[in-house]
Amino acid sequence: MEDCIFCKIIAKQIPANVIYEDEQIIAFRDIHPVAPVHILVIPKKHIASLIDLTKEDEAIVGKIYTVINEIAEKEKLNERGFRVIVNCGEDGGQEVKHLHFHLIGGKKLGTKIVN
Ligand code: DGP
Repeated sequence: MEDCIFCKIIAKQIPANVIYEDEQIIAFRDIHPVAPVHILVIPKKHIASLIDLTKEDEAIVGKIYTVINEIAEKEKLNERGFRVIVNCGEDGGQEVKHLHFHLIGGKKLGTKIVN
């Protein structure tokens, strides 16, 4: 999608610290990390948000979780754990309108998931 910042990262039109890539998925470090490890894992297909997910996207979402697990292992998060967050829509605080999974870890995270 033309004016989507994550599509531009996928197309290598803007730089990112890419740590994983295959034909369907790309993962890169968040530009504003909230923890020592903060990685965004996204489908290359432009899906605007979780609300826009359809049955045909089920496989890619399953694969994203497998990739998250692989990245977590490489980042040495598997022993102590980590958090995966998907912000969705206006009330969910989604800023970038391209479905993305935040992989956050490397420190003890707060127990509150809403505020
Ligand atoms: P969300 O609020 O869930 O839409 O999170 C969007 C995240 O994307 C936010 O943590 C900052 C990150 N982000 C925004 N623009 C860029 C960018 O150009 N590069 C990178 N690496 N991350 C970005």
